[in-house]
Amino acid sequence: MTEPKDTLYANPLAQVDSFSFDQQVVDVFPDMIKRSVPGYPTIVNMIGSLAERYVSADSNCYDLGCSLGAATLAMRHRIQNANCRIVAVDNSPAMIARARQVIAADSLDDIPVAFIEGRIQDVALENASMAVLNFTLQFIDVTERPALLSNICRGLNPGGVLILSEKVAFQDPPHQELMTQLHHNFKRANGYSDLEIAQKRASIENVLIPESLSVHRERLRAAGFSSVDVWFQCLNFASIIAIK
Ligand code: GEK
Repeated sequence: MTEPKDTLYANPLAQVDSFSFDQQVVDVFPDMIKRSVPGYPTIVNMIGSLAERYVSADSNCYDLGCSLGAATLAMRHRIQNANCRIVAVDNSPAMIARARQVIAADSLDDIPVAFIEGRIQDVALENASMAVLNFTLQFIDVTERPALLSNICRGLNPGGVLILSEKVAFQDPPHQELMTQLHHNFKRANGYSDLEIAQKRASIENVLIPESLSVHRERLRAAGFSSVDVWFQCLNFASIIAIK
């Protein structure tokens, strides 16, 4: 089945509202994220590969900010050990409703998925061998990020892993400008017009707050992770593996 195309910003808008994960976004989400985030399919695929390696028997996995459950499915299809469970969390009712349908339609059903419609800040992780924040932390208030990461680290078992993927910012203004331009080229090459790029940028500006990789590294270490490394980066999008 072809995915509905994202045309939300294709026509001039009298007023560009702040971006929100509503039904309109849910309807085009797979197309939107693939055409907007360089490396997204590779990262999701690798989350499956990391689940194969890190998810231990009798443990929980958390997909925090699960959207339509792409990372949940990637983990579910690759987990090797017995008696595991995935907890998928999102605070958008429209996302969770669609994610439930996606998982119900998944042919592989031997690993249970529990859905939580709520804030990831309020989830008490327990007995976790893997947690995923795939492009979600960037939407959390900066002041709430340290406590969230400490909470995740507390809920992971020793040797457990957090995969943190984010849009990142750069300290050097010319490099920031270069990455921004190359990202816009990526979007143009994927069929977005200059108008779509400009209107989406305006709508997401105060909603998605990127930080530098050094800020992420320091915060993860302060939260209790013993090993923190970037395993993927394409332009201003990166993914970090943090091991407890
Ligand atoms: C994927 N991980 O496809 N609590 C819970 N969910 C939240 C919160 C919060 N406080 N804030 C935002 N969200 C997915 C992609 S999208 C990334 C994640 C993007 C949710 C929000 O509703 C949305 O579904 C998700 O985080 C971010 O692998 O759209 O760039």
